[in-house]
Amino acid sequence: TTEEIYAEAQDFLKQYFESIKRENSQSHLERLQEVKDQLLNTGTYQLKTAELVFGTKLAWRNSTRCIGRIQWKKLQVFDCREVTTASGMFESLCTHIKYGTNKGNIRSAITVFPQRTDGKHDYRIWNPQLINYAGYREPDGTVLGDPKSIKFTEICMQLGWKPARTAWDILPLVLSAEGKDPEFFEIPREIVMEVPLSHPTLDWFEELGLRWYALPAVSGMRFDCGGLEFTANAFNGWYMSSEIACRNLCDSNRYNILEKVASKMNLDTLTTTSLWKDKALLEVNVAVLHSYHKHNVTIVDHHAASDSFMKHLEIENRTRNGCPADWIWIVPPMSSSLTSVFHQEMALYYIRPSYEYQEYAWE
Ligand code: HEM
Ligand code: NRG
Repeated sequence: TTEEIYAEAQDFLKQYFESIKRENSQSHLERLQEVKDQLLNTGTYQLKTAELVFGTKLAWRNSTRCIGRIQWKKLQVFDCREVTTASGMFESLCTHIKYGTNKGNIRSAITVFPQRTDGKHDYRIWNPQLINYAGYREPDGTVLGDPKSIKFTEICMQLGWKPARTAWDILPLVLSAEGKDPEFFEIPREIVMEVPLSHPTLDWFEELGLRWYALPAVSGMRFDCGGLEFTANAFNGWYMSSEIACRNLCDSNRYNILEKVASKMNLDTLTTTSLWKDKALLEVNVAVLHSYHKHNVTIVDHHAASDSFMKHLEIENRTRNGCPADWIWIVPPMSSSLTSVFHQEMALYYIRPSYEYQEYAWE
């Protein structure tokens, strides 16, 4: 209801005017009245660009699961609220990919498309990330590519996408504007940066033919700000090495490469006691860090990320009397107790503006 939106708007604008040291100023009060008028006349209201910029950063700052938040003030915002078509969205997202990738010197960025109106004219990016590998279930039950993407890959093919059918096909962007049917767009190859994986000492590693993309760009979450819902947006920072090495490559329901790596290392895979999984996992992490460094692509290891987050907690305790954090997500998936965040108590609570999960666009 408009009352609920106004309450959220009030709360958000308070934070905004506080941030520019103009709380309860004339301009603050005028802005509140303006929002009230817009709500009465149109049932919704529009954020000023400066408010939108502030809101995207604050939502990042409030992302309980993000270990990279020391960076929260450094975010390039592409305000694409005037875009009205799927092809317009595609152009904007290509610009975002190029800006964020920056030839490997990754820059944090977010693109924001028009907000929800009545819920029947939503803008959506159907991809969970702007760049993801396709996944295909073969007749014999095995999977080619990334198992995580099987469902979305089928949707792309139903829309008419013709895949090359390799383990590393970049999925097209599937975009819908104003509640219309989705359209798919192949991302130009030349703007998708990838890193072939090799290992500093294990020469056979590169023959595994593994690779990953440079830009982690989450595109399925809803940005909630001032009572408004931005159903279509995409944000990126850079990778923490364990995201790729531990989860994407070694999860048993993802690329699942541990056995192959362990047997190449001549480890005893018949007993857990040899810790063959741990040893192989470590070398995959070494390979990811080595390869990204070699190709000058920004990446952070889990120790450095953990230390930076501890620093962030200290700053937030000093300047904001606290920082909401989800321990289970913040603590890295390997060598957990070797990282400082493992030994840190955290307080989990939820504040807005925020990035939230939303239903898949096809549901
Ligand atoms: C989650 C690191 C930038 C918002 C995460 C995760 C990591 C991470 C490791 C956990 C992901 C997982 O386990 O799947 C980083 C690093 C960044 C960065 C190193 C470098 C700058 C950003 C930016 C935003 C953001 C720019 C938004 C503006 C989030 C959110 C989540 C998250 C909302 C939770 C995602 C979910 O629940 O699936 N981040 N991040 N992060 N990050 Fe960041
Ligand atoms: N784990 C996912 C990416 C999730 C977000 N991670 C980031 N975000 N680093 C994966 O593809 O492995 N970010 O905005 O930098």
